[in-house]
Amino acid sequence: MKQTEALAEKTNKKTAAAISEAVKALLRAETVAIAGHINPDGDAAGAAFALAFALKNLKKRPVVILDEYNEKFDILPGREFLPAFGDADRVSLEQDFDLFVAVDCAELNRITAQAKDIMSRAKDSLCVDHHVLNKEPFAAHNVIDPEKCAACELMFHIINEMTPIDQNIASALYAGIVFDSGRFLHPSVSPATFEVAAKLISTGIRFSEITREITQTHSILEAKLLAKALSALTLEGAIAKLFITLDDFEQCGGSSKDLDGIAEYALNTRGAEVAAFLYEKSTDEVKVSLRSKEINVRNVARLFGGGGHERAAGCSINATIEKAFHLIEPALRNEMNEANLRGN
Ligand SMILES: [Mn+2]
Repeated sequence: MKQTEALAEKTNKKTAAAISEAVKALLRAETVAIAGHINPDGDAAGAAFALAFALKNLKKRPVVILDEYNEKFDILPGREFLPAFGDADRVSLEQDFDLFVAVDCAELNRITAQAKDIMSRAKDSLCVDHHVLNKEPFAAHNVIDPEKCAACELMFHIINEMTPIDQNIASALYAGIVFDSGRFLHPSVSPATFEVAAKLISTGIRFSEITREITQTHSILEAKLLAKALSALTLEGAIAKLFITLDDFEQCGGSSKDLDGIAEYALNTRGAEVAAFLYEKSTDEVKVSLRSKEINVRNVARLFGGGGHERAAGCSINATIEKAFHLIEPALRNEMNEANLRGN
């Protein structure tokens, strides 16, 4: 057996053991609060809603805690699990839940204050995530496997042990996988990802519509912000850079949730190896989104207290856009040089 295969098998064994522990914790619980990370994306929302549907099928009482998210994720079923859209037998957020579940997020500073409060009162906790974790996990039970392309890919295996995958569950999980894998483009996509996707599609979900809505459709406002960003696009030494200022927000309207996909768009520029998208959160805070074709941008984001994945990562820097770019540019060049040395 080749070394890589042996490694994959070892990881799979560890994940399989973690999954059966998670399933036990879920089956023991009656009331379950499920939270995704702040500024939720398709993977966080998909994993949270899919788990909520599965628990409801098992006659349990789930509730989903998510910040406001981009309207494209309205294609996902499951809004009824959000407290604001709750039905009459909604479980109270004031109670002590049997189980708190964090999805697509293994660091406490990435969940909302409300979710933290609920977690602190919960009797048990579970984390399902696929980010590289650099500290001790905060939950009692952890299914953390950075080799999976999406939290939804892990969530499929958890739900599959508990209840049949119906169309609601399949739609939510498929959306998360398509979103986080960049439509099956990222290197974290494996044959196993396609096997999961095939099982989800075989339930009869409208997968084309889901993919189009969450990866291609945009609002007029998003298009206008994209146009602003593109008008500032530069390509220097394989780094595509673009930005959005507070002035742009003032002229177009909108907020950070309307900026999804801009960094990916820049990366599509021929000759670009890396895209750096910077936007002003306030006069002295800049959010940086990094995307790459080959190099590890998580290494760069981590230098500034951020994180993410090898090909998609981000961080916040207290500086102007210009100064923030000056700070990250050498780190990006360094990473590109090292990749060249490695022969990537
Ligand atoms: Mn994810």
